[in-house]
This record gives sequence, C-alpha cells and structure tokens, in this order.
Amino acid sequence: MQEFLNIIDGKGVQSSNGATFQNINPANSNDIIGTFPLSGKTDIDMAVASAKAAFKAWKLTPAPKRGDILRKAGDIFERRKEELSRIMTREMGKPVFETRGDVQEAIDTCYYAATEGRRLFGYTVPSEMHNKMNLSFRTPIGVCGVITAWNFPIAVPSWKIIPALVCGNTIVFKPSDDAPHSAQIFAEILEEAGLPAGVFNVVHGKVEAGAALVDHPDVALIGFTGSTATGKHIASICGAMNKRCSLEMGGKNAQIVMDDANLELALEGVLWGAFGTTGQRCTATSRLIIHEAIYDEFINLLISRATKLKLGNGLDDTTQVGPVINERQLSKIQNYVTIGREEGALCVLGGDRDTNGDLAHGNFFKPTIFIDVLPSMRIFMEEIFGPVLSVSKATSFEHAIELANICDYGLSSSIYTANVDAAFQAMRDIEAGITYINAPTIGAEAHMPFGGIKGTGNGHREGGWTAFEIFTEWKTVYIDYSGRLQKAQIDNQ
Ligand code: UN1
Repeated sequence: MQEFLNIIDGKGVQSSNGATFQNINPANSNDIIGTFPLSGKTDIDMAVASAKAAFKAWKLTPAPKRGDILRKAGDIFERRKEELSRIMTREMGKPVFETRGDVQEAIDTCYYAATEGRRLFGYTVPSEMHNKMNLSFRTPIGVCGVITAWNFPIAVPSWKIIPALVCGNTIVFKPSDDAPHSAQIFAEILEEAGLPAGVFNVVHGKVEAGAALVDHPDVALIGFTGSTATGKHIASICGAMNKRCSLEMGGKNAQIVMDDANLELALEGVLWGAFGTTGQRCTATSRLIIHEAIYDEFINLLISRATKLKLGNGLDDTTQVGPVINERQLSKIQNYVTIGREEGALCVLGGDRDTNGDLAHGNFFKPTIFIDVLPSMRIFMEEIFGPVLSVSKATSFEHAIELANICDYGLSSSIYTANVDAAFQAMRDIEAGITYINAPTIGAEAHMPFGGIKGTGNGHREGGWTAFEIFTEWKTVYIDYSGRLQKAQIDNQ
C-alpha cells in the first residue's frame, strides 16, 4: 500500500507520532488508496514555522514573477489533467467527466492569477494639500491556513491557494481526509512549477490538525470551505484572535420553474443540479419550487428521467452518478429520508441505498425525490449533501420567490422562465450570492465572485477579482514634497 507524507519545507515527513489514516475508494471499499499522516499540533507547528520563514523572501518576490510560477502550475495541471482526474475520482467518487471540470477550474484560476500578478491594482488619489501625493497598494497578509472539503478536491483549494500565493502569502494546507491524494498532487505541481520550498506546506489529518491550524498565533488568515457548524466555530476562534477568516459554508439552493418555462431545459437543469456530484455540492439543487400550473406534469417528467440515471464507479465512462463519500454521510442521508417521511412529505423516487451487483462494495444511494415538501419540514430547510431533492408547489411568482427565500442559507439559486420581467425581479429579489437565469444552480466560473449570504458566508467572495481582496491588506502612503509641514484638515483652506 502506498504511504503518503506531509510536505513541510519542501520535504516529505511522517506525522510526529507516526500515526496514519487510510483513504478508501467510496465506490469500492476493497480499494485502499494509501495511508496518510494523522497529524496533530506538533506537525502544524513545524509547517507554520516553515511557512513563516519562507514568507520573508516570497513577499519580496515581484508579483509578476510569482504569477509566472502560477502560470507554469496551470500548464502542469493541464498536462496532468487526465491522470489527476482519475486519481480524484478514485478517492472521492464523482465521474471522471466531472473531475476533469474540477481540474479545469484550477487551470483557469492559475492563468487568471498569473496575469493578476501584473495588475494587483492599487489607487493613486489626489491629495487635499499642495505638493503631496496619496497612493495605496496591496500587501500580503502572511501565513494563510487553508482548510477545504473533499467534493472539489482541486478546484476549491485552488480558489484559495492560487490567489493567496500571487499576493505574496505563504500557506499551510490541511486538505480533507477524504481527498488527501489530490492535495498531494497539488503540492507536486506547485513544486515542479518552481515554487520555493516552504511557501506551500501540506499537513494531512483530521479535526486535531485543523484545530491546531486555526488556533496558531502565527497564522494570520483562515480560508475555510465546509459545514456551517464548523465554519461558525472557526469564526469564533478567529474573532477572539483577531485574525481574518473567509468562510464558504452550506447551501440549500432552490431552482424555481415557472409555468412559462422551457420545461425540457428546466428538467435537464434540475437533473444536473440535484444529482450531479451525487448532490454533494454546496451549490447543489436541493429544493425545486414548481408553479402549480405545471406541478404534476413536471414531477412526472422528472421521475421518469431521474429513474434512468446510471449509478456506478466514476471511472466507468457510462456512469452518471457516483457514490456518496463515506458511510457516515450515507447514514446521514438515510436519516433525512426517514425524517422526510415522518414529516409527511411523499417520497416518489429512491429513498434507500443501491447495493445491486458491483454497487454492493460502494456507498451508493439512489437518486431520491420528495414531493409536497413544506417550509415547516426539516428536509426543506437543512442541508443534506446527498442525492435528495425536495419539491414544493408555488401558487404564483411572488410565492415562489418567498419559498426560495425561506431558508437559513444563501449560496446559489435559479429560475426558469420565459418572462423577462420575472427574470429581472428574481435577480433582484432572491436572497443568494449567485442567481442563474434559465440554468441550474451549479456552474460557477472561476473568474466570477463565488460565495453566499446568510448562513453560507461571512461577507467574502472567492473567484475572480474578489479573491484578491481576501488575501491582501491595504497600505496607504502619503508623499509630501512641499518641503514644509502641512497639516491635513487644517492647512488646506
Ligand atoms: C462547491 O460545491 O463547493 O458551481 C463548489 C459549481 C462548482 C463549484 C462548487 N463550479 O457547482
């Protein structure tokens, strides 16, 4: 069995106490990918010390040069795309056509950041005094701790790591213990691209390692993607320690289908949004709100199409829906199905594991649809993170928007309609960081702001130009070339 190591200061190291954990293929429990260090505080301390030391030179490396390294990283991601996609599928399950897209997001992010190294614009602003100039520019923050989920094992880390690096920060990355192999390849690629040792460190492990990273006084910023409960806990610690944190947490994203919509398009959208990545996306379509005039018709179409989705190992090209990540998540989903039934919603498709044939060795759960779901039900409100779609009936456009907004989360949203007025009202009125018109709730592009409101985020946005806000501080500089003392607000009359 392959033994993987932490990467600290450019070297592979075991966890300080020698402990390890196994990473298992969710499509086949007999396939063990390897062992990884089960790290703790001592390992985090070493990695942070390495990142802190490397920061001194990295922050002084010209940003365009930092960008050149990231462009090379983009080239290497491109070269290794197929191999990496298969490694990702093997450890986290989603079909290879999806993991290819995951790698592509990292490639796009690298090329975007590479050119940003030649921008990172600041502002030059008139002074209120004679013979004085005011300017401002961005400076790096220091050592950034990055903690991510397993469902986008390359794309989501890249949204944090790549912009942080071009801004001149150094990193300690604690990847998900469900997708550690992908993180290892990420590190290999950055090293081959020419990133100096210590600038990017990987520490594998579980809660103990993540907690030690958040708690570390030399870590200036935490970038986190994961559950709302963990994110809020991280925020409370960062608040007490006065460190910056950027959170991307849960979602309960709704797709609205109006009676004037192109139903075939809306159908394709919800199948992809709800069951792509086995519903394990923070942007997954987990609620479907249908106008009453087409409610029965659309549900019938949906059931007949969802029944045909092919479950299987993501490495098989014909697979449309892969496994659920692990046993724990499988029982969580099963539990929500029980809750939904007890609450009085009608389960019209799925509702249990699929153990047919080869699927018996993996964590497969049938695409599941509940109809007649009311806002009072937990399956309407709570994030399940699995292939479970809750369908509700709306009596009007206003009612549909109201239902979409009855939710503690606010990440993504979608409306299918042919009415341009309704589309614009929805853009304005849906409470979410992202709204799609005539497209599903998933499909974020790397050069656009990504993030949510309410229980989903804490005011930051990843992606595009907004990522650079997270990873920089502003330095304001006043240059007085008058040769005399000029008192601002006093001598400017
Ligand atoms: C996530 O689920 O954490 O738009 C990110 C999408 C993807 C990103 C999802 N490009 O669904």
